[in-house]
Amino acid sequence: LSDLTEEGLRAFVAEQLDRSRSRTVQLTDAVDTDDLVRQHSKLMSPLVWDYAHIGNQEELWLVRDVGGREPVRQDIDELYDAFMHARADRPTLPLLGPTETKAYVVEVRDKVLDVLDHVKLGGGRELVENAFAFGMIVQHEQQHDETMLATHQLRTGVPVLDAPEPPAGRRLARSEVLVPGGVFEMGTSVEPWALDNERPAHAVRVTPYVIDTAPVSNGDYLRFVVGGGYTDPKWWSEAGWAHVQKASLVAPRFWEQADGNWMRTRLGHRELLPLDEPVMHVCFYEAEAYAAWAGKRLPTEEEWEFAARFDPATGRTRRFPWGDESPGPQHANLGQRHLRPAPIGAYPAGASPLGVEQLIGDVWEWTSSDFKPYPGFRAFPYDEYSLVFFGNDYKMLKGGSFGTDEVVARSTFRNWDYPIRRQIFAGFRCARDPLPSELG
Ligand code: AVJ
Ligand code: FE
Repeated sequence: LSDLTEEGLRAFVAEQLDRSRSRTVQLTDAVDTDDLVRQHSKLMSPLVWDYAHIGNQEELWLVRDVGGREPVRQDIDELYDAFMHARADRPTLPLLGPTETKAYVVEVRDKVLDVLDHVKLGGGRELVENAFAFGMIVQHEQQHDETMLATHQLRTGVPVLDAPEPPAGRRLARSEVLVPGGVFEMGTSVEPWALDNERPAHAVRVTPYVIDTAPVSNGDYLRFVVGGGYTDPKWWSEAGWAHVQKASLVAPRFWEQADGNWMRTRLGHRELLPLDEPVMHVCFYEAEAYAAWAGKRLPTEEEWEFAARFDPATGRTRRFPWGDESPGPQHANLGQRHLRPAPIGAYPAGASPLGVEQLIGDVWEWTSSDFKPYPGFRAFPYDEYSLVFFGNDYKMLKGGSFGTDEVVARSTFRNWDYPIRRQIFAGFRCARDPLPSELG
């Protein structure tokens, strides 16, 4: 991005805006009007709210702030302010209907393309340096697209989305590796579109640990389920045990038993549980309990990022497990290219130097860390992206899922959610402290 000319940068931005919009249109055109305005779960907004909210954020930042233009629809700002109304209450608001919403987002986008043609990108104005505000809005749309995909998962009825199957899996030579530890640069000060909570880069020392070479699979997780994992408090934290009882959890969300088979429902398809695919739709507490049952623990966010970025041969911190190259289809399952996580071993080209695979894509991975700012954090450009969420309420997720776009899925990207949430495309991998014998 930084080596592009201003014209090249404009073309890149236009292409990214276009890609995110195609995805939004695909996700919303796929369902009928009733499915657009209906609330499929109390946990989610109606799809038509996400759609207009995408346009409203784009209007606020790119039309009004960056472009200095007149508002398109100032009267609706309050309806689409995520902090004014909880998701559960959004269907009761006087929202724009589907036709009005489509017209609104098109009108905003036309103005944004005009702003993009005329605005000076950079020149000391931090908001547009390297087209940052445009990148932020592209990522905002892609993040809401992933949220809309999760709404599709909660929707009942016949499948409406389509995509080719992911590549085949393969058996990994080892199930875990010793990571020798060391000092690396966590976060980033150089990725031009990194969001505020990923900044700044700072040195972090990681002591040696052992990490799984792959995410925990459905087959692995099934052994915990059938082995009585959900009925033995010994594997659960106090908060986890309280939750599993209160919510009557017995298996991951969307799993069920029928005629002696374990089935799962995925975007309208009811299918035999694929044993070799990473487990998903588990909450943090379930991930934590499984890890305890397996004699392991979850990695910290630091350990996860160290495994994804550190190159032991050179001591350098890299952008991705495979190197500095941006993700291609050979590296990782991203961008809704497939509508499911790929089986274990499907991405040998995405392996880290130590042989840790599928860190990027497939499923978000729960870590044991809370959402804390990095040393030197500065909220930019607004407090409500990250700052208001710091504390002990949220757990960190890393790596992105099959529904995360590559413009978002940096190794430094930080996602967070409540430890009870299961509708997101989240799984996990385990880690553990090394045995003295392993340290030699
Ligand atoms: C970073 C995924 C937790 O969806 O709540 C969207 C992203 N922020 N609109 C979310 C976000 C504002 C955020 N997550
Ligand atoms: Fe948003």
